[in-house]
Amino acid sequence: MVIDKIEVFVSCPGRNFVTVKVTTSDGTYGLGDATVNGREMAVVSYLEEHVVPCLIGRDAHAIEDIWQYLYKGVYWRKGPINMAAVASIDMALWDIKGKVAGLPVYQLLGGKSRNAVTLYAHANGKSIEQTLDNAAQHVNNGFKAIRLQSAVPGLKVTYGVLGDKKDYYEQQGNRPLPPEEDWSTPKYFAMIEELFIAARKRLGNDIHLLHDVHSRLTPIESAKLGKLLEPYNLMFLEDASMAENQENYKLIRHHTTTPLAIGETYNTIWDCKDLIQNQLIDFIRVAATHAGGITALRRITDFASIYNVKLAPHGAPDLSPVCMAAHMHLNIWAPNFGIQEFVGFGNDELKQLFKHDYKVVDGMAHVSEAPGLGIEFDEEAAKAFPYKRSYLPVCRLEDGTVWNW
Ligand code: KDG
Ligand code: MG
Repeated sequence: MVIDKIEVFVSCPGRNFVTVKVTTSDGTYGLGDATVNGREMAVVSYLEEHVVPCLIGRDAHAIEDIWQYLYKGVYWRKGPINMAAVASIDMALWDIKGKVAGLPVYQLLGGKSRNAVTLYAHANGKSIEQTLDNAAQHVNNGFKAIRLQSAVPGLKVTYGVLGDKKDYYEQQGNRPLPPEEDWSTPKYFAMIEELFIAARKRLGNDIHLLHDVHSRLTPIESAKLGKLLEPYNLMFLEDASMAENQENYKLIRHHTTTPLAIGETYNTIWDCKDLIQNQLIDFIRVAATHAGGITALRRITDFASIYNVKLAPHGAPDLSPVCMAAHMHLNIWAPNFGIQEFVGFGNDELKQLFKHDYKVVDGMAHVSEAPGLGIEFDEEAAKAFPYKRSYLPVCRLEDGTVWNW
């Protein structure tokens, strides 16, 4: 059974997704996600011009060899574009292997370590009260873990806050040039403790609370925040600071016992090796699409398990349902699974294009028992939603200095 055809689809059911379909000589096909938000066409070109021609005629079962061929075998290693391309092929080949074996992918990884996958929902609002109203809705729907983001008074827009938009797709899908957002650390500090005081009062102590700083703080500011939030018992504080320099987290870690999470922009184990090995984080948030697929995530997860670091995959709306399907198989298998970020099933257009087979009940995902990944993509329906150039915003401090996303 060899690889016969590889097709790359770009569709915009609210936002852009790059979907890869690998078809074998016996007609079996598998799907992969290669979406790099705001840089989608770079991956398309990389795949079509540089990756696909090398794979036609290769054994579709040789997942490991193909991964190594695309990673070690090329001069240019790592990087988001390269690794998203590798990841999409890898996911599609796991999908194929599962279909041929007649087994869901989690069985090929080693079977279930738990009955279902705990999810965390997003709550946000223009005020603390609105954020907590939103959180209370999620609690009513059965969620046991919630990420809280609230608008920072005095800033025009705050990341993670929808404002008047009905969903993330309406907010992020149509930005032909990068919009600009502002940031002020003092204004953020004036609000943030109040959010968690109010959250514990309203939601009680049984709900897991999480928060994403989106790398807006320096390491010493993150250390201060971690200490400040200790009484509110967060499940984790995400992206407190950038960790291009992984040493940054030593400073944060030495000051606080608030659990730390990072990794959504990481592309390989090398981006988080020191963070994991030195036990500077508690959760690793890599995504199958951005860190090299199921093969790479399995390896990162096993490495992390030695150091008590748990897997908590990125689950933002810019990862396609194909990536989420892959995550569900990793999550149900991983002995050191922590939690999965989950923002819902998307808008109506997206639901027409992608059909997944896992089910969410009371904030827990029950994984697909279908052979392979349990995800379908409607190529015909996708034609009605062509690619639209769209960017993430750029962030500036109030004096105009460009700041971390
Ligand atoms: O496209 C950027 C998003 O992936 C990011 O803002 C989402 O930080 C994010 C998260 O944790 O979901
Ligand atoms: Mg994040």
